[in-house]
Amino acid sequence: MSTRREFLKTVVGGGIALSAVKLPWLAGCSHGGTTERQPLVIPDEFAGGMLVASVLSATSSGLGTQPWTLGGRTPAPTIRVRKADMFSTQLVNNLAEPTNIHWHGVLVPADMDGHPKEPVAAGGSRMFSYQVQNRAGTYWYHPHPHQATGKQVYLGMAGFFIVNDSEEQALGLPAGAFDVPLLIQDRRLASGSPGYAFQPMDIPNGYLGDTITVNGVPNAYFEVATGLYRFRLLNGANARIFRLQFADGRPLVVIATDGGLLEAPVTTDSLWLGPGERAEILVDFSKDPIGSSLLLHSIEFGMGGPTGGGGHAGHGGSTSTVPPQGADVDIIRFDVKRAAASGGSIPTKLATLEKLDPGTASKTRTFELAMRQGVTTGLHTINNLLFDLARMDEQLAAQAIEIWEFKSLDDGNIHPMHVHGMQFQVISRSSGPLNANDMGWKDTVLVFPMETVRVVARVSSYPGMYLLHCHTLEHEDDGMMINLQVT
Ligand SMILES: [Cu+2]
Repeated sequence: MSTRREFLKTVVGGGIALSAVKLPWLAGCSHGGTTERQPLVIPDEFAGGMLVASVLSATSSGLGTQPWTLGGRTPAPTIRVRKADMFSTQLVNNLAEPTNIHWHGVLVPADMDGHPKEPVAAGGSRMFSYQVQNRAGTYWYHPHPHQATGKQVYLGMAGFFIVNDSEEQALGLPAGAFDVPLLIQDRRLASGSPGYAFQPMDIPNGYLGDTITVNGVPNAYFEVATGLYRFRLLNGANARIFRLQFADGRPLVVIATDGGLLEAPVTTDSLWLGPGERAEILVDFSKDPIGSSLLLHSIEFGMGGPTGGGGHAGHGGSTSTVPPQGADVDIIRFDVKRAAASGGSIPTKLATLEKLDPGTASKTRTFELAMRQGVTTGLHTINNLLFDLARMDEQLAAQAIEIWEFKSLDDGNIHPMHVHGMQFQVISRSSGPLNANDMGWKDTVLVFPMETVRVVARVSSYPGMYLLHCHTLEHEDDGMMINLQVT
């Protein structure tokens, strides 16, 4: 793989329709929005009890005024649990519309999963209670109401759900102030459109923002010591896909993906992170001089395959201030400020990973992802279907091993496909080799234009109705979702 400069050279030299010219939304510009860097805020920890959904009258720097919150904050409080713990909370809906909570990546019983057929009405409440089955890892929670997921997540309702276990604990990974959750999103701040100002082109393109926020902070910086850090990356953006890279070209050391730790660290020059996906990286600042800075940004990519080139360039946002999908955007700057009291080393082995054998699969299912033409809503289909709350689309046997093929018939969009309440492992991509974020247990996988991605899945052990959908939230709300009935 190449450094950023070489990448741009390759892109330009290859004649692909991407521009190496610095565009107005890139760092250092002034386009009427907040361009001054602001210190990162670490989300509060959940203290237990209720999670109240409400609209705050206060101003949030990342959202303008009146953010929608869970637990009175945005991001919502970070929930920390141990594997095998019972977790419970009461959702109290003080919004003026229905909401619910989906526990993204968490292996919950179907009636705890936040299916949109079971909304919590305005003024209502409900208990969520389940035993945590997941391995140690970075999961998250957000509302999933019918046709309003994009709006509620965008307006501020999302938080981390972090699971620990003894296998992870034995590794002595960076902890405390050196274990940092980073919720990466984008907002329309520079264009001055507060709230979720939805326009027709936001359906095909997804609701792309003009300003990157991390933990709700626009243009964030984070002061670090010269030690080893664990960053838990979560792409909580509605639609923006990131291809993360350090500006100095140092590799990213990936230790975990959606479903927790890998067997061993994987190094990569750039890391794909689609909406809904997580990855954990270790960053060693021990050789960085105090006073230096390190920028994490998302490099330019085309709408081709996972090599980043090919195809036509990304779609624009609905206004000229919104960078298109695939534009180079800054994520966060790390400022090395002080000496660390102690170092820390990157383990060579991480965890035991059960490997699903595709040869044992009892069934192969194909999910065709397509764009209907000549319509303004209901564009996005799976197997020619638009989502229907009550229709049962696929019947699955509990605990079965199955092969799923995500077959894109769409030449213009990358679709991050997400399954509720179960996990899978990526087998192959028709467009080329697997990337670093295809490793380990996954619940969300990027499907590039016209690509077929094969995964081997373990069906939930709980009966009931789960969902399979595109995690570009405007595609999901537009209908790119089907029901999976587990029996
Ligand atoms: Cu999609």
